[in-house]
Amino acid sequence: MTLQITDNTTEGRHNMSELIKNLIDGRWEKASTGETFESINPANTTEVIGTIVKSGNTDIDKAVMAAREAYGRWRLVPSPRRGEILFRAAEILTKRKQELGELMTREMGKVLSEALGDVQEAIDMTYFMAGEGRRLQGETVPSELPNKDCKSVRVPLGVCSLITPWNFPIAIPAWKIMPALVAGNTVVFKPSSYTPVCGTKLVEILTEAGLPQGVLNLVHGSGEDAGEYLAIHPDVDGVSFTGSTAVGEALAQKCAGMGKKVSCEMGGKNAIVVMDDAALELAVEGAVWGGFGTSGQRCTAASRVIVHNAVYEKFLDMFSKAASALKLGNGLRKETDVGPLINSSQMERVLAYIEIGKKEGAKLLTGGKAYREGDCAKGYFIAPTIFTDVAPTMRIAQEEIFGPVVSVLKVRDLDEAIRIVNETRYGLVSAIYTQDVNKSAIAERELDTGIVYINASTIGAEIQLPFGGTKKSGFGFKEAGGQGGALDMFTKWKIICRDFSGRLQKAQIDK
Ligand code: UN1
Repeated sequence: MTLQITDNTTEGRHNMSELIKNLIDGRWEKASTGETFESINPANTTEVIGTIVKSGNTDIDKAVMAAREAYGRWRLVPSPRRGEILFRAAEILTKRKQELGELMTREMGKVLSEALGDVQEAIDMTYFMAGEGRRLQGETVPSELPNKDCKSVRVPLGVCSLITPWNFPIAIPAWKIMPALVAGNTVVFKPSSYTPVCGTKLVEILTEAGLPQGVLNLVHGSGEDAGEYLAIHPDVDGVSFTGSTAVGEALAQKCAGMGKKVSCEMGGKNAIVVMDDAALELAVEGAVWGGFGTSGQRCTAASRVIVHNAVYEKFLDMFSKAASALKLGNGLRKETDVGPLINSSQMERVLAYIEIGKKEGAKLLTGGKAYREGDCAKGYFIAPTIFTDVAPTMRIAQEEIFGPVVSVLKVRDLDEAIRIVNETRYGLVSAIYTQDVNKSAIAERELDTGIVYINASTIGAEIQLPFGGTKKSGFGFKEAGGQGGALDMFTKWKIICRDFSGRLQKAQIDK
């Protein structure tokens, strides 16, 4: 299906048959390159979701300049007022949740219930950050000198560039945009070129909620071109990126060299440990949800399951039955459990990892190939795949696959399980299923990941808690949460001391 594209976008919302544009200084604009790209439904590649402008460097320069201009005014708007705009955006998001969820399923592929969850995560974050507008606490401490007071206050960074992935097309942009704005920063946002329409809808909603012009600017384009140019732009003060470890690490190095505050949320090789005393049915449900939810395309996906040998065979039997029963298809259909992968290169990458697993000597228990039955022939589907007899050193047990592929490893005891969980370069999430309070306490202490779940799967982070990993999973500051989380990324501390004694007082010296 080809769309007739018109380019007469006026105020407010894009009509879906219109060219999707950049938002720069409050105006929807075509890109200077004159080029466009398409967003395609990964469940049905004949469906075009939108045609989008492809930004060049001059468009990004303009967006950064607009954000710089607006910063002078926005930083002086009291943060409770900034929060009120976010509150209105949360109300609009709530009203439009169903429509946005359906759009997301069409643009990104995840099943509708998960897409609605993604929108809900954005709603939660937006309300939460609206409330932070009335807090943004600092600290007051006593002075060692008389007639002097001391406090720390949070101040914005300035202009922030926010670069987001396709797997959470509305939630992750909200994780970054909302705290950045409430703290008084202005923003240039570049959504993934695989989910540009979802990103645009979020920007439209914030504009409709009353955000002044120039405070939030939107530029479209690829990560390699637009994303990189925006991140290392000399007039950007803070950079928040979610994506692969390779890109994040390179970006962090460049930004650090330029003196920019930077936070990168990167890969994961998350594991679920199933102990001999686990509630097995619960553990199987957790492994299915963690391994195959969002077709394994979450940085929190459980791509390793580490099982105690006493329950290994039984667990495998239950796990493979549950995985084989999952229905693949278009996520808008009620009966669908698992949607497609995002694009052909992701599909090739995952299939290549399946071949690597076989060559390494792991045993394919179920799945292991592209799925092309019925309508699925038109999309990027891979059957839920389980490998057993996986050794901890194999590539499929060490590298992030980002697809519906789970490696099962067998262990003798908790110590061995913990060692295997920790022996990767990543450290985002781990989970343990056990009924033994002592084992859970040891796991909680020893698992070297940013997030640890007990008797729950690796996915399902809640926005009021900081989110982020150790080692190669995260660099810089946590996402989400308030104090100790996103606000630490999007503000810097200013220390203020006022001496009202009327004389020179010397700290440390006057005693
Ligand atoms: C991600 O996969 O990039 O806990 C984020 C979860 C979601 C967030 C995932 N709330 O899986």
